[in-house]
Amino acid sequence: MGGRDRPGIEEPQLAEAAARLRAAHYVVALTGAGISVESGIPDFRSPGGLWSVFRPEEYATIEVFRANPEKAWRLYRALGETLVGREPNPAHVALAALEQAGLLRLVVTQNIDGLHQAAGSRNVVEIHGDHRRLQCVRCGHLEEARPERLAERVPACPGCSAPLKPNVVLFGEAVRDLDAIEQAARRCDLLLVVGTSAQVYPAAAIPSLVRAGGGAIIEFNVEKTALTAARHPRDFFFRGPAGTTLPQFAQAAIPRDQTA
Ligand code: BV8
Ligand code: ZN
Repeated sequence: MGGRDRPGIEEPQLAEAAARLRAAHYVVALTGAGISVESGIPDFRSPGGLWSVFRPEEYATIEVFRANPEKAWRLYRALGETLVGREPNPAHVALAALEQAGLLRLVVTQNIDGLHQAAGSRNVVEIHGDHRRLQCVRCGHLEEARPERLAERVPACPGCSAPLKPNVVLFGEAVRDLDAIEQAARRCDLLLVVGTSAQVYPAAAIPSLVRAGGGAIIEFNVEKTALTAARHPRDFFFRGPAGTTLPQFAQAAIPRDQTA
């Protein structure tokens, strides 16, 4: 085990990774629930996470929604409650700053909380959709998730009367913008992977696509993941809360005359 396993970012690795970022041509960030934990939104698979209360195969599949929308709405409401009043944290802000400095092309987020956009990131793809809108899976109708609609037991589509669901991608549903994401992954020569257990596909395949193209990975997580275990010598793993490590990294990478 090398120094790249130790908690926090030590100076030599920080400088090396920052130089790698500045030299890269097409940098993408893949984010997961862990980036929003410091905004007060629990993740899914850590102990006490949402999936320890709502087993995903029992609540978060498209089959469950079709068979029993009322039951599925119990999860959607619990998820919605975790999002109320949440603000971006320094990790979201750091990614927005990297984009602003011209060092990050795209954020691919598995999160549905909208916090990247709230932090100022412009180029964001929400591979698992968003929780801001309601969606009709029968006719494609989309509308804002207004409180009065959420007060209904199961909101119905104004066009075709089918039950609406939040515009989030459930297990068994196709993810969003996959062609564009795969195209970006093929161009990507440096991928920042932040706060994801990398267990849900096809998002979890993005790092392999980047590696297959010769790109490197810089992972930020409080603990090791399957991705860390499959690490290539050119990759980095920075252990610690992303709200600490990512700003540290961004500050080291962004040329001083561009920082505020
Ligand atoms: C699809 C929505 C096809 C609801 C979610 C068998 C093998 C391989 C694949 C499959 C299989 N069986 C089924 C599949 C496919 C399936 C899948 O991957 N299953 C897995 C689990 C085996 N995938 C799908 O079904 C996808 N669709 O494949 O479509 C298709 C094509 C055409 C037509 C029809 C169908 C759809 C997947 C949608 C998943 N949706 N939920 C909701 O969100 O309410 S899952 C859920 O997991 C969330 O959406 C979340 O975005 C996603 C990923 O989780 P993470 O973000 O990684 O969160 P997690 O808790 O796991 O990890 C948090 C990490 O953060 C941890 O590592 C932790 O250490 C770290 N952390 C914590 N705090 C911090 C931190 N790090 C840094 N700082 C901190 N402070
Ligand atoms: Zn409809």
